[in-house]
Amino acid sequence: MSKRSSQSWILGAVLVAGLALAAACQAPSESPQDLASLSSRTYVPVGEWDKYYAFLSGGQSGGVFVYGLPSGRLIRSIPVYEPRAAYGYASVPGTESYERLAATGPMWGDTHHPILSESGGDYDGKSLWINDKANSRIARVDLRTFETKAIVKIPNLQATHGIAVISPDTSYIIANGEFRTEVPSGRVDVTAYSSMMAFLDPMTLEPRFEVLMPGNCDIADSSKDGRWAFTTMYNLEEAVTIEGMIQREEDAIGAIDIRAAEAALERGEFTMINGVKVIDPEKTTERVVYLIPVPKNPHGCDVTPDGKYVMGTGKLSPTVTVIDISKIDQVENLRDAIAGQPDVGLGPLHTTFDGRGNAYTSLFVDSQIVKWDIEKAIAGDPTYIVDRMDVHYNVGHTQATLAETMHPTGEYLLSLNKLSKDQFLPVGPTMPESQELIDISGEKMMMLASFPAEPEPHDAVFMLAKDLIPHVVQTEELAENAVPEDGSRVERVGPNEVHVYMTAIRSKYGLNDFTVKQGDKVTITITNIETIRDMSHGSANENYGINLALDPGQTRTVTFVAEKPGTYWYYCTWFCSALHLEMRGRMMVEASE
Ligand code: K7E
Ligand code: CUA
Ligand code: CA
Repeated sequence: MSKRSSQSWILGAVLVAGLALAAACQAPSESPQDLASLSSRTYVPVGEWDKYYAFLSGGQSGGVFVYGLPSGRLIRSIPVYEPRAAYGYASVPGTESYERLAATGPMWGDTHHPILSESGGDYDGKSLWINDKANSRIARVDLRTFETKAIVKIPNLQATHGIAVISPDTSYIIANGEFRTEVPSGRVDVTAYSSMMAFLDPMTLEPRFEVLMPGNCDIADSSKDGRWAFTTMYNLEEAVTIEGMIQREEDAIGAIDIRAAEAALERGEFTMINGVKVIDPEKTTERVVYLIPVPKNPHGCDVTPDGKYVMGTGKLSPTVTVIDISKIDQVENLRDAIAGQPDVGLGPLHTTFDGRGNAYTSLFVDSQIVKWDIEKAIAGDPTYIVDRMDVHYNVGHTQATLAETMHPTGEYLLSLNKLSKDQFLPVGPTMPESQELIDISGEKMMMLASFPAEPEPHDAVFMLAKDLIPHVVQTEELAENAVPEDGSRVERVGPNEVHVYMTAIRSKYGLNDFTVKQGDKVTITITNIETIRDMSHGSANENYGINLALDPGQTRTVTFVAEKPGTYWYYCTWFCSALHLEMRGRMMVEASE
């Protein structure tokens, strides 16, 4: 395609999308009984639990949304790169979560890709990681408590975008730097720009090494045997404008041979850049990076559950490119590693799997999910398209239950749609994003339900509830600094420094009051000594900007300077009992003369 024709193709695609929206169709012509039976498939009776946890990225909300499926009920949202008063998270200076987030960058983020820890190629229910595209960060959420436990800013990257667990045992977390910069070369010169893939320690998130990559890295995945890290690359032109980035008919899937990279590290074939070992793949004894040609500005990068293929989903090409992973380091010409390249429809973005040999590709421009038979497509059998389902509207990611593991359940698929348009009650010029739940257990897809979400879920991962519930704690383990039942007290530790310790339990704080002096540096430590789940307390100091949230067993601290003299009540912010309103005490600040 010439430059002009590819630009007009994009324009055409946008027009097509617009027409599809204008012709907003209603659900297909099921009878009322059919619709009732479809809706009963998402009905979860009062008191019963959903079968799946769904973790949706929060996009520009900066966190993770947790829904139950199939009901579509929002269970929790986990703040990661954003303050959230409800959970006492990063909202008050002088608290641990605030200081940790502030130390890595701004108090907001743009999260795209939640990923889950694996053992033996299946989810082990320990950790979830999520990127912050806007500030080059990655964070780990502990699934025992659904709380953010680590955040780092990844050195040498801009735009941490695609992230993935290296299967089958979470040997690394990989994170792509989508934008090319001068950091590796140190020269502000477009010809010296480079992009990066970082290989991180899963727990500490410290980079163990990074690999220089040509072009932009986009979405990431890994092979099932720990050998390969994959990324789509849409800018082999190495351009800095949109026109430049769509010049070529082909870009690539980049495959990084992890074993070869580790061998290069052992031979000392790296440079230290900002404290990180960086491998330049052009300077290693063994080949580390392979670029397999994929048309055109590909986006999704998805490995099949059996580990045979990695798929590059076309975006500007109506195709999915199926690459045989076993051939990557065997063929002379990397084109010979391509097993098939089926046409699927307009604007294909992401592909997911049911574990029964079918792939499901999201079509942004066509506003559809297309189901296709992988082996038939590879064999050139023209009947490889199995089904198409209209979605509302303009789907980005799509994800099937447990599709990223070696054992997908092939039960449900979520279509994460960018626009909801007329689907919900209007709330102003902008509308919620929409997720549609599709039953994929049969030959034909069945649309079950749609539920709105805060902006903007990009991707989702699922866990079977039965696999995660045993890991979720009933109460937080008492920390080393926990205040014991009889340990409430005030300690003056210096001429201008006071430590206040108290417990919280229905419906009383361990201290009815305490007194400090104006100008004192005050550290308050509170432990919620409840021993049963769901008995949360809080402590807000009226007009002092202080608010702690305390889950059962949890200890929280805050440090501040008592600048204002007077009486300041602290009160419980969680409605914990009939005497909740009486659960309060006084902080008295004596004026300094
Ligand atoms: Cu397709 Cu950031 Cu995963 Cu959004 S990316 S859709
Ligand atoms: Cu404790 Cu309300
Ligand atoms: Ca390109």
